Amino acid sequence: MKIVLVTGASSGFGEAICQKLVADGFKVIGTARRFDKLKQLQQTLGDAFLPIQLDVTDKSAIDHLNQLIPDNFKPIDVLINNAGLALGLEPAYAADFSDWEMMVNTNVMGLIYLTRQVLPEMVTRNSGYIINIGSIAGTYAYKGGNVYGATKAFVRQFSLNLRTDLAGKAVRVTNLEPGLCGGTEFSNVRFHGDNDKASSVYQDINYITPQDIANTISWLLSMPAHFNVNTMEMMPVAQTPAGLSVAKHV
Ligand code: NDP
Ligand code: 8X3
Repeated sequence: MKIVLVTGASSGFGEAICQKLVADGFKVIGTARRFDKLKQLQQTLGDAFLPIQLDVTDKSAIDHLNQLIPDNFKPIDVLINNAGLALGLEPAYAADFSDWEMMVNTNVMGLIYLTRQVLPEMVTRNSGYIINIGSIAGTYAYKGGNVYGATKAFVRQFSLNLRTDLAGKAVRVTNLEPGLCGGTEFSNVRFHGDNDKASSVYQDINYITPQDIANTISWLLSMPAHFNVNTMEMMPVAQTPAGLSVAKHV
């Protein structure tokens, strides 16, 4: 039975991915900072789900992660680097610098710590799959996307560069790049707990759901070992990459 490690399993995409992959027959290790949420998930998913408290910005915790995983959840066949966040939507000249640091530490540093920790064994076994959760924000600029978009551009390029280093190895890498998805805590976190502002982002919009993302990952994992999707961008039909804005009298 294949084993998957999903970061950011306490809500949103990560939680839906764990639910779908356990239903598909995988054994799943779910990590996040909020252990109570992971324990709740374990109650519904049972023994096929192993909750581990992990802050991806804590390098020494990641260094010792292997010691927290029992033998029956090893080796890790699939790493899903999903943990991430956006903080703030202010223009770069007004943004809170600590928000920027947190996004870089989580979306970039956390993702590369964990990848560096898990990848060598995949290479030794000549088998494995890393799925990174990027974003359309890594490709298309939007107002206030400044550092969040830049972290996701890093994830996109890092994913492509990983595949390049893995030339000749049977280890796969995909960067999944979703657009607007509701039903997660993404905007609640972005707006620092202003839940009315967060819910207004999704009002009257037929958005992508966490289950859509989980189903996409389930499909990726169902594909044969010779098949690699490098990048995969998706948006709700309600969203398009339209529009370069032009200001008059600048
Ligand atoms: P959620 O806020 O619902 O989920 C984020 C998850 O990341 C939570 O489980 C959270 O767990 C975890 N997380 C955040 N910081 C850390 C940390 N330091 N250490 C460990 N875990 C952490 O948002 P989504 O499900 O929407 O987002 C998941 C991913 O998808 C993110 O990378 C996001 O950038 C990306 N994305 C989201 C889109 C959207 O529109 N929703 C679109 C495109 C990409 P906890 O707080 O318990 O640690
Ligand atoms: C999340 C999608 O468009 O809010 O990455 O940046 S967006």
